[in-house]
Amino acid sequence: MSREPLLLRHPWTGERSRFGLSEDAASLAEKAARLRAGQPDWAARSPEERAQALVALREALARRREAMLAALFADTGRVRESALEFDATLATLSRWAEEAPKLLAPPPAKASNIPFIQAKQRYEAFALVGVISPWNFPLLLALIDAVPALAAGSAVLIKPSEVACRFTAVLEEAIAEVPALSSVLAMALGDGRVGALVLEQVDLVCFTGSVATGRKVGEACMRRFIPCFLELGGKDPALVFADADLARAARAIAWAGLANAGQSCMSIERVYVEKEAYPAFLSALCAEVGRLRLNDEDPAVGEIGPIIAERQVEIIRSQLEEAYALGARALVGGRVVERHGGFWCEPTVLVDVHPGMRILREETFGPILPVTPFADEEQAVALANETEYGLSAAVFSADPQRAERVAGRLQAGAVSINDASLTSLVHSAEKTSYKCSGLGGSRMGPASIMRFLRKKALLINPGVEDPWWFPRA
Ligand code: TXE
Repeated sequence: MSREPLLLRHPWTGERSRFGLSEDAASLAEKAARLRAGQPDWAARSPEERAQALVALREALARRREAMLAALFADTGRVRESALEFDATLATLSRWAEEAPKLLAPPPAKASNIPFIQAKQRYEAFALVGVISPWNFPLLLALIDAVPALAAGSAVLIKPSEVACRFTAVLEEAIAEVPALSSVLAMALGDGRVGALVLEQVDLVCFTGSVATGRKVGEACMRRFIPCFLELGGKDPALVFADADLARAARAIAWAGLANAGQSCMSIERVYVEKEAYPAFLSALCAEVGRLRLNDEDPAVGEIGPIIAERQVEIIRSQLEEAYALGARALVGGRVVERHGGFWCEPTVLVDVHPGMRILREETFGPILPVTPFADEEQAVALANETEYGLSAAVFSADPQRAERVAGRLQAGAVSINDASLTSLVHSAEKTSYKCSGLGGSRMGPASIMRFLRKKALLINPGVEDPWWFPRA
C-alpha cells in the first residue's frame, strides 16, 4: 500500500476529485509515535487547562464556519443538516469543556473493606485512542468520542471515512491554531486498510459504522487485548398505539425516519401501528412524507439530500426491488432517481411489508418508512424485537404507564416516548446497545468520559505492625 491521493465523489454532482494523501504503514506509525510523545505533557495538564484547549478549538472552528459548511456540503450534498451537524459539534466541545473537569476529579481516599488499609483511586488516561468514523455525519462522528478522550488526557488519532473526509482540511487548520492540541490530535486518511493499521497502533478504539466492519474491529482489538467501543447500525422501530395523538406521531416519525435522508443509525426504519389506528395514521404519515422535497434543484431548498455513499445506492435499490417483488407497495415515493450525477431516494411510505423482506431486516439508510399494523401490545413488542439490532426505539401512546411498560420490554438502548430519535438531541442520558448494535460502555452521558480512563488502585497500609499471619522469625 502506497501513499496516494483519495478519489472522492461529490454526492450532489457525482463529480470526482482528488483529495489529500492516504497513509501507509510507515507514515501511520510515525504519526502514532508523534502523538504518543505528546500525550504525557497533555495528560499532566490540569483538566481545566485541557478544557481551555477544547474551548480554543471550538473558537477556531467557529471562525471557519463557512469553510466547514462548504466542505461538509462537498462531503454530503446537504446544506441544512450540515449546519446542524456543525452546531452540534461546537456544542459537544463546549459541553465537555464544562463537564470534564468536574467528572475527572478522583474520588477521595477512603477506608477499604480491610479497615486499616486505605484505598486511593487514581485515573490514568489511555495514552492513544483511535477513532474510526463513518460518512453519514462526518464531522460530528469524527469528534463525538475524540473530544471526551482528549478531555480525559488521551491523545487521539482519527481515521475518518474515505467516502467523506474533505472536512478534515478545515479541522486540521483549526487544530493547528491550538498548539496545546496539535501534538495530541491528528487525522489519518485512507480506507479500511488504513483503519486496520490504526487498530495496530492505538491503546483503545472507538468505532462507528457497520456491523460487518464492527465485528472485524472487535476481533482485531480482542487479539491485542485492547478495549473497543462499537457503535453500529440500527433498524429502529416506532410503535404507535391507537390512543396516541396520531397527527403528532406521524410528524415525529416522518422527521425521525427521513431527516438526513434516513442516513442516520438512529433513524426510524420500521413503523408498527395498532390496527384500529392504521388507516388514519397512514393517511397522516403519507401527508407528512408527501410534503418533503428532494434538494436536487437547489441544495439549500428541500428536505431530502442525496444518498451520500455511492455503494449505498445499490443497497437501497435492491431492498426496494426485493420488497416490490414480494408484494410491498409504495403509497408515497418509492424510487431511487438520478439527477445530474447524484442519486436521491424519494421520501417513501411502504405498506404490505413482512419480515421476510430485507427492507424490514437489514439497515436501509434511506428515507423509507415501512408500515405494518399490529393487533395488541404483545404482538407490537414481538415485532419490534424481531431484529438483530437494538440501538433505539420509539413508543407513542396517550397512556404513560403503557408507554413505559412497553419501552421496558423493548430490546433497545434508548426509547423515545411520544417522540422519536431523541438520542440525536439528548446527550446526557446513558445508554448501551442491545444485540448487534454495539458493544461497550455508554457514549452518552457522564459515563462516556470514564471509557478513556484506566482505574488504578493505590492500597495503602499506614504501618500496621504485623497484619500477616505467617509465624515471625
Ligand atoms: O461502513 P463501514 P460504510 C452502515 C450503513 C451502511 C454500512 C456501510 O448501513 O450501509 O454501514 O457503510 C473503516 N478495520 N452505517 O461502508 O464499512 C472505514 O474506512 C478498521 C452505519 O461506510 O463500517 C470507515 O472509516 N476500519 C453507521 C469506517 O470503518 C475499517 C454509519 C466505517 O466503515 C475497516 C455509516 C477495517 N477492516 C454506515 N474496514 C452508523 N451506525 O452510524 C472499514 N473500516
